[in-house]
Amino acid sequence: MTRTYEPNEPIWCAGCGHYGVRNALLAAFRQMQIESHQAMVLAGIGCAGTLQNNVSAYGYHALHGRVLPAATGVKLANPRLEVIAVGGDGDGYAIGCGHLIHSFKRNPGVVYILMNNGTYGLTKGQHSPTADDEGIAEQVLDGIQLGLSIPGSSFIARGSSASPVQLEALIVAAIEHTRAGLGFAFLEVLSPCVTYNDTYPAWAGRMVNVDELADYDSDNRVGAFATVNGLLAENRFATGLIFKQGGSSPERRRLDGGQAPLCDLDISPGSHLSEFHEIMAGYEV
Ligand SMILES: Cc1ncc(C[n+]2csc(CCOP(=O)(O)OP(=O)(O)O)c2C)c(N)n1
Ligand code: SF4
Ligand SMILES: [Mg+2]
Repeated sequence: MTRTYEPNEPIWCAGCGHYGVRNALLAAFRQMQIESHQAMVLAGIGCAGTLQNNVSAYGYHALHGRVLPAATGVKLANPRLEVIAVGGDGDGYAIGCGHLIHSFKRNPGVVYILMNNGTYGLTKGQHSPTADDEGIAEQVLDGIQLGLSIPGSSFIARGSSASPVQLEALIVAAIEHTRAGLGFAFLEVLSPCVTYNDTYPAWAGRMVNVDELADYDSDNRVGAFATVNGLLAENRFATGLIFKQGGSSPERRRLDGGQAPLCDLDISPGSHLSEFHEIMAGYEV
């Protein structure tokens, strides 16, 4: 009999947007018939980061802001796994923002679901980089603009936990992108924190779904930039599949170059003893 880990039920506040993200991820796994042993979910810190406890898959809880390098390492070690990184806006746009920039640039075959609620939920409501509050003088950081500005970014989308059908479709599209070896799939999800920053009402009327715009072309970076910037200037923001282009992920390049992934190598210490002694002999004086 095969035994699998039974995940806990989430302990988020009633009405938290993160429930919608977890449901959409589970629905996408069901739709694509991805089984527990075929996926790994890695998470950052925060309420968003606990999602990893609530999915039956391999899991890893990274340090605050460090989920993307960990996920990149997993994908390089075993390119056959569906690697899903999840985290919040504090995790991904503040302490972990450097890793986000380099993940766009490096383009590993990782799906990154960033749950944006404009606040640090777990630590009780401090301002995050996406906090939209008249009381602070700083501008809101827009992760879509950021991603579009980095050459090499290959998949950029935004969903909402209030639009479950579209969110599931975007997660499926993101997994398909990584599966095809095209690289990093970034999906920001507007996922309100009903306890410390209830943005459901404020965001509801401001979303413009580019999937429904007749003349929108998600293959065109310059056009996507113009649409995203134009909407931001009107205090609105784009949702849907905003930008997608063919890319080449590092794990795909390694496979194409004939390099076996770590998971297929014999890494038992005994099988490398002679090489080890050879290397050590090189240091002898
Ligand atoms: C290195 C480090 N600094 C600070 C913290 C405290 N901390 C825990 S969660 C969190 C913010 C999480 O916010 P976000 O990523 O937006 O997730 P949310 O709770 O809003 O879903 C912080 C600062 C920590 N765990 N580790
Ligand atoms: S504090 Fe906010 S983000 Fe955390 S579980 Fe509650 S509603 Fe969700
Ligand atoms: Mg947050």
